[in-house]
Amino acid sequence: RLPHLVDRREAERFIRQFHQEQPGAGDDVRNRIREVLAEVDRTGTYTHSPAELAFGARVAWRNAARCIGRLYWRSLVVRDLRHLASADDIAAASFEHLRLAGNGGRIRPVITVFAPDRPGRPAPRIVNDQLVRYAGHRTPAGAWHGDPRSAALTAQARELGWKRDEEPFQVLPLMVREHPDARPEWYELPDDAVREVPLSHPDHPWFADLGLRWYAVPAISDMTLEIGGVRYPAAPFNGWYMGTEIGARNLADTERYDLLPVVADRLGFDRSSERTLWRDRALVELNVAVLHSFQEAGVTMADHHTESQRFLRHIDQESRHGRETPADWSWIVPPVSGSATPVFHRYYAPVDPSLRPAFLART
Ligand code: HEM
Ligand code: NRG
Repeated sequence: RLPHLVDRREAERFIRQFHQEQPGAGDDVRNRIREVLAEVDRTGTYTHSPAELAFGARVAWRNAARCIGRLYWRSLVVRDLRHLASADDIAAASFEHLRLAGNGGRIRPVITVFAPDRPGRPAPRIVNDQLVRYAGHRTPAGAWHGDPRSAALTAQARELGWKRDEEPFQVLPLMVREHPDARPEWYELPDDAVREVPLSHPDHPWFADLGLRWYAVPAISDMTLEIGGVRYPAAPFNGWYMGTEIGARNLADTERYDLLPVVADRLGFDRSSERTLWRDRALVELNVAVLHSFQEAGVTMADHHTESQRFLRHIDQESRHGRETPADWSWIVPPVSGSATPVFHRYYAPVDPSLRPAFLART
């Protein structure tokens, strides 16, 4: 049995959902189902209409149980680039994605959908887990340089001939495989596609001298968008950052930039005992700096209190449409001050792993 054959039941289930939820879906559902199933029987797959594709991508976001940012799921901008399947085209269109999404700082949620897997013709893959990522490697002395999270990706880029990462915040090249087992092509990101924000603190001028920065647009590029049985493995999407993702995780985790000791020392906190809560106090100041800097730079970013309130509004709005909002508590609750946000103090509808459309982790 060929891989990537579309399951007829999944196709039918999706077309029914589309017609049920979209009043203007037009035509008769049964006609469209007949047409889709005939195409599946003939070719092993079928082609979504542009409206089906846009709906499917938006509902995949709505179904993302780990995402706190779902209130605006209806406004996702869907770029239909299914006709692109070469590595060169995918790289160029991904850079254009970053420019459109960045929008001079007023970040827009965007997804770009490239060619799907077809029976006998698997789609291209983006190797990077996000379009923008910082390189990292372990020095011979055993210290970390850059983002340890990207060590494997960095090693891969270097094997392909990319130069060594010298800076702590050096943007990795985009690597694209034209086929799942083809050698990746790599592309340096153009400067005008990567907006970055230098970090400063509103009360501590020395903070800027730490030389910290982060990129403006988080664009996940290693998840497969599955709609009605069709898989789109190259479908990068972005929203904006919630400050804690950077301030409480990327820059703070011991397995990432591990900056809490550095920040605590500069703030003069007593690190001789855990009981002084120097980690917690440094975390708060780091998060203040992140939110302050994005604000100053005019780049969209949410704080975790506001984003939590929005998420509860989303749940409310969904229930008015007769839908439950599946949510994973351990991902929804922010990594700092959890109990100070309303999302902490409640339970959520259980997550059904067979829910579709969906964004699936790469296997
Ligand atoms: C996960 C926020 C937009 C799909 C997350 C996480 C946060 C978040 C905080 C948890 C990430 C982590 O802990 O590493 C937001 C905000 C958005 C936004 C503030 C602003 C609009 C989007 C969009 C999509 C999306 C546009 C897709 C179209 C997802 C998915 C995950 C996720 C699939 C889970 C990722 C994983 O399993 O690693 N989001 N998001 N989000 N978000 Fe959103
Ligand atoms: N924590 C990751 C990004 C995960 C997705 N977060 C978003 N997604 N905000 C990080 O880079 O810190 N989004 O589509 O906006």
